[in-house]
This record gives sequence, C-alpha cells and structure tokens, in this order.
Amino acid sequence: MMFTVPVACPHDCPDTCAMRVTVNAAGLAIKIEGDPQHPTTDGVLCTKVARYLERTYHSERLLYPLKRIGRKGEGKFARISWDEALDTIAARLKTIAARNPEAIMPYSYGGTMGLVQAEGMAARFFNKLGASRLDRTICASAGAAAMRATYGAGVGMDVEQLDQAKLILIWGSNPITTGVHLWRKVQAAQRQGATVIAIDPHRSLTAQKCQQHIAILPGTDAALAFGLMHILIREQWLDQDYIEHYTLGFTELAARAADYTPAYVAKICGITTHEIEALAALIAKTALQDQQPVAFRLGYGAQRVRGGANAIRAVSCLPSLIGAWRHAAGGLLLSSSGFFPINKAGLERPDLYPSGTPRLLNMSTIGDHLLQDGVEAVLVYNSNPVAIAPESSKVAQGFAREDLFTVVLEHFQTDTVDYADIVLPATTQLEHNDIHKSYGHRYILLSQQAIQPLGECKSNSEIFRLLAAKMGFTESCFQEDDRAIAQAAFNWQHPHTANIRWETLQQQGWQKLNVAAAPFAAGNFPTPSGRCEFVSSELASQGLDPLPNYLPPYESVASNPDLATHYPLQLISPPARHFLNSSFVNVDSLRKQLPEPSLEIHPADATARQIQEGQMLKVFNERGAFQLKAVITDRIKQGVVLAYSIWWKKMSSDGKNCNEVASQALTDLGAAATFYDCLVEVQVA
Ligand SMILES: Nc1nc2c(c(=O)[nH]1)N[C@H]1C(S)=C(S)[C@@H](COP(=O)(O)OP(=O)(O)OC[C@H]3O[C@@H](n4cnc5c(=O)[nH]c(N)nc54)[C@H](O)[C@@H]3O)O[C@H]1N2
Ligand SMILES: Nc1nc2c(c(=O)[nH]1)N[C@H]1C(S)=C(S)[C@@H](COP(=O)(O)OP(=O)(O)OC[C@H]3O[C@@H](n4cnc5c(=O)[nH]c(N)nc54)[C@H](O)[C@@H]3O)O[C@H]1N2
Ligand SMILES: [Mo]
Repeated sequence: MMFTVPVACPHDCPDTCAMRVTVNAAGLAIKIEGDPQHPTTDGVLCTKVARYLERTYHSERLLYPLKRIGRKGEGKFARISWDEALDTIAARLKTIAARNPEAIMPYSYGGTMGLVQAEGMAARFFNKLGASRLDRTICASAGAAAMRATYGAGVGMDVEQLDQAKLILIWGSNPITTGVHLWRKVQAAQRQGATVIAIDPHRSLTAQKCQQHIAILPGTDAALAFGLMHILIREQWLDQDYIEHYTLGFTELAARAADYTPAYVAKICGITTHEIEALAALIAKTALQDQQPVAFRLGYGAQRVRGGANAIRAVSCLPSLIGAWRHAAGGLLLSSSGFFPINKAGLERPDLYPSGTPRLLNMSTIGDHLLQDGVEAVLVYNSNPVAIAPESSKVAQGFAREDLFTVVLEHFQTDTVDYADIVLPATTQLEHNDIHKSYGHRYILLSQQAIQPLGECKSNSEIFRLLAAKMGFTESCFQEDDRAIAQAAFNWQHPHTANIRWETLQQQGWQKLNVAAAPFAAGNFPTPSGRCEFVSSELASQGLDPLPNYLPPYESVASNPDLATHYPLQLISPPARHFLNSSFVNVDSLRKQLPEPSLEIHPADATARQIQEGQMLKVFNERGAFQLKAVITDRIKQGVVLAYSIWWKKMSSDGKNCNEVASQALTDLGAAATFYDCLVEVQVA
C-alpha cells in the first residue's frame, strides 16, 4: 500500500518548504512534491529539492562506517563496523579530553536546518565534553548582529503579504536562485502594478526580471543607504509621526547622513546621482504621497564584506524613516528567525559544561584555528569546510595535519571526507525525524521519517547518542529520543507558539506562529526601548559606535589602492541556482545544467587582459589561485568578477575552488566571513 508522509525541506534556505513524500509498498520513496496547502510552498519545489530522491538514492551515498587507509586528503577508505568506529572515536576523545577538552572542536553548519539533527544531541555531547564552542559565523551573523542592534532581533515583515507591496527593493538578494517562493510573491505584486528594483553588482537572474537594476560596487551598500537618507531628510520626505513615536536617535542619524551627498555616494558606489535621487523620490512618493506599502527584501549579499553589519544597519533605517512598517506589506525582511521562541537551554544543555564556559572558535577562521590553536580533534557534521570556508589552502593544510584526528558525518564523500580518519554515514531527511523553524516565513514544521535508513546509515542524533554512551555520559538527556528532543526545541508557553498543537504538526506537517500581520505598525520592536534604535543602546553599552556607518571594504580599488595595483578586480562568489552551497554538486541531472565552474567578467576587463570567451582562466591573489572558464558578459559590473559557488574542489580541473582566494578577515559586527571582500587578478591560464 502507498502512503504519503509530511516532510520539511532540511536545506539552508529561507523558504523551508513543506513537502509530501510518497512511499510505495516496498518502502521506497517514489515521489516528492511541494505541499499544495502550505501557503508559501504552494505546491512548488525548487529545481534542486525536486531532485531530492535522486540525491537520496544516489549510487555514491556513504552507506557504511569507514576508516582511512590512504594519505589525508587522498580519500582512500576501508569499511569498518559501527562498533569499531565508535570505539575508536570514544577512545581518542577520552585521551584528549583528559588532557584538555578544548582541544576538541565541533564543526557544523546548515547541512540540515532541523533542530534535532543540527544542534540537539550534538550540542549536548560537546557541552558535556567541555569541547571548544563553535561560533557559527559563516553565513548570517553580521546581519543578525545588525538586526539585533536596530530592531532587537531577526524580525521582519511577513513574506505572505509581499504580493500587496507597491514598491519592492531587492537589496543584495537573488531570490530566483536562492529562495524562489519569495520571488513568486514578488511576481504577484508585479502583476498588481508594483515596481521592483534590484540593488546588486550583478545583473542576476532576479535583477534581469526587475523593472530597474542599480549596479553598485560590492561593499558600498551603507553609502547608498546614507545617500537615500540624505535626500529623504533634505526633502523632508519622512514619516515624522513614526519617527517621533517609534524610533530613537533621529537627530544623530540625520547628522551622519548629512555628509553623504548624492555626488559623494555616487562616486563610492559607482552609480549616477540621478539613480540615487530617482530612487529616493520613488520611495517617498510610494510611501508618503500614495500611502502605499514599500518593502525591502534584504539578502545576504551585502553582508559578506568588512562593513557587512553596518550595511544592514544603514539600510534597515529606511523603512522606519518612511513609516513603512505601518503596512502589513511594508517594512523589511532579512530573516524571520527571531520570531521563533527556541528553547536553546533545553535543546543544547549548556548547563552540562564540566567547568566554566569553554573557549569559542570561529568557524570562518577554521584555517587559522587548525594551524595555530592546539586543535587535536575535529568532528564535522552538516558542513563541508574544506570546500566552503575561506582561505581554503590553510583549511586543507590544517586538515592534512598528521596529528589531527578528524571524524566526518556525511551523506557523500565530500572534499572534507577525503581528510577524515573516521567517516560515519548519515541519514537524509527522508530517513529521520526532525522539527524546523524558518528564516523566511513564520511556520514551524514537523518532519517525519518516510523511509528506512539506507545501508547502515544513522542520524546525527543517534550517532551522538551512541557516542555519549561510549563516553560513559549518564545524564538522562543522552537517552532522549528524537521526538522528545523535538518537543524540547521550542518554548511552547511563548505567545508566538501558544496556538501550536502537536497533533496539527503531526497531521498537517506545519502550523503558523501567532504573530500579527503588521506587528510593528506602532513600534513594539524587541529592542530595550521598544523602538527602532537608529542609535543602539546595546552597541553603546559595548563601547561601540551606536550609529550605523559606512565602512569601506578591506579590499577595493578605492579603499586599498596599493593592493589594487596588483589585484584590481573585486571577486564575488554568490550561490549557483542548481546547487545549495556545496550540496547537490554531485547530482548528475543538476550538474548537466551547470557542467563546470565559470567566471563572469566584463567585456572591458576581458579585453584589457586579452581574455576570450571559454578560455581557461587563472584567478589569483596572495592567498591562492584557482582556475575556471571565462564567460564574458556585461551582466557583471566593470571592475567586478563573479564565480558561482560552491563547487567541490575535486570537481575542478585544478582541484581548487573560489575559496582559495577568499580571506579569513571578519566583519565589523558578528565576526562573520567576508567572502565578497576579495581583490584578485585574472589571466589566461
Ligand atoms: N540555489 C541556491 N539557493 C540558496 C543557496 C545556494 O547555494 N543555492 N544558499 C542558501 C544560503 S546558505 C543563503 S545564506 C542564501 C543567500 O541568498 P541571498 O540572500 O540571495 O544572498 P547571496 O546569494 O549571497 O547574494 C545575493 C546577491 O547579492 C549580490 N551581491 C554580492 N555582493 C554584494 C554587495 O556588496 N551589495 C549588494 N547589494 N549585493 C551584493 C550577489 O551578486 C547576489 O546576486 O541562499 C540560500 N539559497
Ligand atoms: N565563496 C563562498 N563561500 C561560501 C558562500 C559564498 O557565497 N561564497 N556561502 C557561505 C554560506 S552563506 C554558507 S551557509 C556556507 C554553507 O556551508 P555548509 O553549511 O558547509 O553547506 P554545504 O556545503 O551545503 O555542506 C553541508 C553538508 O552537510 C551534509 N548534510 C546534509 N544533511 C546532513 C545530515 O543530516 N547529517 C550529516 N551528517 N550531514 C548532512 C551535506 O551532505 C553537505 O555535504 O558556505 C559559505 N561559503
Ligand atoms: Mo548561508
């Protein structure tokens, strides 16, 4: 008999889709589709997850525990039993922990976003051990710090209202590629007469479909935001009532914006004064004259530079200046995760630390940590650091250390697995249970196991449960099953979750948080003052600049002319449509659509270097070099080059990828990675 199971999409994407998986009488998953009832999924899956069954039943799935028999990095392994694998790991960890548990480093990110299979049992395990803590900064921590300073948390407008907006600014985001369900709302708004504008150095798939595209230089978003504020204030195009009652620090903000004349901003951003004046006028006309909703979709593109957090802080002032929050379809959306009352203490159990709070290691500087900071063991799950972390040659060199003990929990033999001493085969979302929040919408999703684990695969939670037993951890939280962990994941007494019923989650797969459509129409932000804090009390109390500012990139022609004489091009490496970070890169039907890495370069920059279409190029700076094919196009701004991310290194002709040249420098706030703050030179290979 066939049956259908509600499953949540586990991937690191704002859309967190509700899915229906059909399983046949033999227990095989034979169909996967978007849940037609779920309002944001709307029956649609993206091009990647539509192939989730191809990925799940891929012939290269890791099905058994393995131990290394070749050199580190070579990727040669022999099958072992679970007992041998777990005993080996436990023995090694016990020896290290007896000396110094902080020499053990966990490394994980968004392979699965499920709260159980991410930092549920795993966090308890590392906390009890007293291992180093991991600062998870590889993606969103700059923007999160910015939102916390200005609005108190990662809160924003409801994506389901976006079709009612009349002006939508898609700022440093490429939703056709990175979150197609939001784009469907934008299309609906366009059909109802909305104007949609992209702000992006690249004429991305999304920018091509917008009425207007403003192509700024990477890392200059805060300057543009201040230029817009300058004009709004100069012309008194402001919602004075909203500013007076629901914001803090307007006078100070206005004083800073005074310096950002359109001419000054145009020069910084590489655009015309007309573009800035016209955009400010359109924002003001829509919000103030027509009294219509203006929505800002902020993405992650503007954050991956030195001033990434300040960029988000500066842009995020705009909706409050014009009172855009008064409308359910107005305001801004960077992340919705701040609405979810996660029970971090219950889920992760930091009370288990053996003594004091262990040191914090930043995942974005894993290269340096592995080479300098006395790390003796690293346990990797839900991540592929050898491919995705910056300054990759150092990361690889670190993982190649003979004295480092490396364990990797994975679905496939990724670049990181090649360096493992022990490899543990992990289940996919169809093979385990989990519970999810979202960073794009406002639903909790319960994901149910649809099929039996393939081969000898085990879920992350089960692996850490078994390891905890081998280590002799006796606390009852190490016996909890996945359902109990899922039930501990949220604070169910919070007003946002008071309406959620477990039975509804089980039957339907999802339920919406109890949050008002326009929660900030009259302030009520989760800041200390309840207002939008242009001047942040939190930052002031830390002795930091309480106002947003424009901080030029570490690496650009204007900010670092000496470096730019050798490396004059700014490299950005945003996501490819057919991959999800480095996941799906090995799925054949998707790779057919993007068969090899390529570099987009402007015709003028190509001519200056005698580069021809399709030639193999070498991209390099002092940190490293990698090779890929030339695509000459004016989609990319002159002075900027683009390499879609993130290829497995071993799939490139030279065994390298774009993170070879990316730097380990961190952002202004949030200590995040600065992938798009990177000067390079390009030549024919
Ligand atoms: N298909 C697919 N979808 C994904 C992912 C994937 O790998 N593939 N990854 C997922 C993850 S983990 C994340 S974090 C999100 C990210 O998704 P988004 O929020 O869309 O962010 P990015 O894709 O990093 O960058 C978006 C755009 O910012 C532009 N950009 C680069 N630098 C700047 C700048 O300085 N200023 C401005 N204004 N724009 C800039 C890029 O050209 C790009 O078009 O996508 C998620 N969805
Ligand atoms: N140059 C450049 N680098 C970037 C970015 C960029 O834009 N440019 N983007 C950055 C961003 S935004 C992010 S979020 C990071 C993403 O970096 P990661 O979070 O490392 O993402 P993935 O590369 O997709 O690797 C996730 C791995 O987890 C595995 N996995 C999935 N589910 C499970 C599971 O249930 N159990 C176990 N054990 N494993 C599982 C998958 O097979 C996959 O290999 O990359 C960052 N790196
Ligand atoms: Mo990300």
